[in-house]
This record gives sequence, C-alpha cells and structure tokens, in this order.
Amino acid sequence: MPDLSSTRADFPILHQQVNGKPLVYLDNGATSQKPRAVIDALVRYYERDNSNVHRGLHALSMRATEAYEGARARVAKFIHAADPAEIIFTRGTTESINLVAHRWAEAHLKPGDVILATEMEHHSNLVPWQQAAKTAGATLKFVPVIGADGEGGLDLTALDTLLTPAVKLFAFTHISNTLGTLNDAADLCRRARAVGAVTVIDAAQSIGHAPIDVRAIGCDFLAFSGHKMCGPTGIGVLYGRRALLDKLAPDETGGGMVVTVTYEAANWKPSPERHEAGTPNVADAIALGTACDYIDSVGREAIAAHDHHLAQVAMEKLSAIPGIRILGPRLGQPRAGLVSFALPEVHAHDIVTFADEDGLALRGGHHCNQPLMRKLGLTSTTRASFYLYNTEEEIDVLVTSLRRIQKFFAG
Ligand code: 7TS
Repeated sequence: MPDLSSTRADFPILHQQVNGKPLVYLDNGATSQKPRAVIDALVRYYERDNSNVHRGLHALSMRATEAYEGARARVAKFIHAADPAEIIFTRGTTESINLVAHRWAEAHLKPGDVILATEMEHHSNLVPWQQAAKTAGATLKFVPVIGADGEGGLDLTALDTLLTPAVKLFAFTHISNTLGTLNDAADLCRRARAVGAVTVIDAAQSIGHAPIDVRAIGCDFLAFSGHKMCGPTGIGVLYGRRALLDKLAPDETGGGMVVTVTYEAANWKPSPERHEAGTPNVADAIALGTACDYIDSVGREAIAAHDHHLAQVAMEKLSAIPGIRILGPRLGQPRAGLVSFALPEVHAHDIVTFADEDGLALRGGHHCNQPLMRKLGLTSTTRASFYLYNTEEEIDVLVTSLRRIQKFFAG
C-alpha cells in the first residue's frame, strides 16, 4: 500500500481534539476535508482577484475570468474531457443530474420509453428520474442488486435483458455510497450504447478517489461534487459530450448565457455559457481547480490503492465483531474506501453518537438509499468512509469504540 500518511499535514482540520480525543474523521463519503492549498486558493482569490467574470475589461475582472476559465480547463483535464466547453459548473452532483433529468428528458422522452437506473442509486440519482419519467409518461426500471447484503453487485444478466431499444437513458452510480461497490463504468456504457441509450454516471463517490477518463469510459454525461474531492462546497460539475450540451436547453435563463435579446425573445450561446446563467461561483470553481492539482500531486492510483487497502483492513477487523452485518463486496473483493455495517442490538444513530465520544466522525442512517435499505431489510447502517489521509490506526480506534459500544448496550 502506498504510504500517504504525510498528507495529513496538509489538512489543518485534522489536527484537533473532539471530546478530548484526537479527531478520527471517517465521514468522507459525506464530504472530504480540504487541504491548505484549497483554503489558500479561496483566500487568495478574495484578497487579490475578486471581481465578476466575462463582463469587465479591467485588470481584476480579466484576472478572475482567466482563473475561472483556467479552472474549467483544469477540470476538463482531470477527467480527460476533449474540450473545456464540456464542463458545466453547477452546485454539485444533485444539480448536475437534475439538469439532464429536466432538459434532456423533456426533449427526448415520450410515453412508452424506458429510463433505466439501478437499485443502488443515491436519491439524487433516483428522484430526478422518477420525476422525468412521470412528466414524459415513461417507465423507470431498475437493474437489481444481487445478494442478501448486496455483495454480488449489479445483476449484469438482468441488465442485458432490461436493455431493450425502449431504453433511452441509463443512469448509474460509479461507486455505491452505501455498499462500496465499484461499478465497471466502461462496461456498463458499452452495453447501454449497444441499444442506443444515453448514459449518465453519478461520480459523486469516485471523483477524487480513482482515475476517471470520460473518453475511455465512453459516457455521455458525468456528474460530481467538488466537496467530496478536497474542494469547496457549492461547486460541482456536469460533464457532457459537446454535441449533447450544445443542443440541451438551458435550465435557467438570464444574464451571461444569451447572444441577442429583444423585448420579446432571446437566443442562447453554445456550451458552457448557455448552462451558466447569472454570476457563477467563481471562487469555488477556482479552488476546485486547485483541488484537482492537489489530488493529482498525491496520485489517484495511489489514493485508490490506499482506499482499497483501508477498506480491506476494516473488513477484516470489523468481521471479528460478534453479530456484525457488513454490506457490499465480501472480504478480498474489489471495494471502494467505505464500509457500512449494522450491529443487531444497537441503532446506527446510537453508534454514531457514542463513537463521537471517542473522537470518531461516522455516519448513521439510510445514506439517501431508502429503497436499497428496504430491499436489504434494514432501516439504517453505520458507515465508515476513508480518504487519502486516513490510517490503519484510525481503524483500530473505530473497532475499539465499537466493542465498547456493543458492551455498553449488551448491558
Ligand atoms: N450521489 C452519490 C453516490 C452520493 O454519495 C451523493 C452524496 C450524491 C449523489 C449527492 O451529492 P451532493 O453533493 O449533490 O449532495 N452522498 C452523501 C453521503 O453518502 N452522505 O452524505 C452525502
């Protein structure tokens, strides 16, 4: 496993005590922490360059515009997009998926068409498709998840049966935020393309954790959030193939995205401007570019190997806890850097509350995966999710804390 322990020094927030114990931050699936370089980029922008973009000819405006468009180019490079115009800055994954669900769906779906998703989708990649299907009179279908604990991943035989020419769009997550399953995005896109379906990848959990090459994957759209990849909150990306984005109707209209406006009508610029009405989130976009630099300075192959290693160590150590039920791929199988589990006698919210006393940040609940939880016969799990700065010692803190909690509740 690559030794990434020196990266801890880059994250100021990690060096604090919580409830008198060193902070052990294992809630990276919800949001990652920010390195000094990203925090500095935000401060530097507001102290030196802050101005509105695309509309001023003075020095600050030109500097801000250059940095904003530079960030777009940096993000394009980060995911190997062919053209910076294929990068739309949004508020995050949820907004990115909604843009496609509103505008692509309204232009292309008709009654009888099928939208395909999977049983492991986060609500953000589920509810927008429910709405789109309802509006169009289309049907929403799901690729099943295999196994009582979801350990078998997606049922690819069922996928091939479901993928008929009626399927116009296939939306799926790259990494499940509850199971830790890694889906083979290139393979899923290839299968979808064979029936002419457009593909939408929810990369919220994979961006910043593994190399992503949208051209090698062959997807049409890909959505992610800056805050899960060492970047700020309030900024995210919709990647789309240029030909699709230039035809996609804007979700919002107003300043900055128009060519000619009369009192009666207006027409739109091409992508990316047509999808970014109003003053964009300049500072956070620039800091997202810095987050890309930071992640690539560590190396995404190394981060992926580190995630996988910590997940295996956690699986091994957690499996020794009596009665524990662990979701997702079995020990030794490929797994993203997260493990969610249930202890039969303790509610997840109690685990998280008690673990907080030991300085641990965990997440308990349905993780915005209510239908999957229901399918697996659960209402909630506790999740430990890792990132580049986590260590094996922190997994020991987790296991010791869980044993203490179990003992307490056993009375
Ligand atoms: N898709 C997946 C797979 C996610 O894990 C999340 C957030 C989203 C979409 C939504 O991202 P947002 O930035 O637009 O909110 N997941 C989680 C989580 O697992 N715990 O908190 C947020």
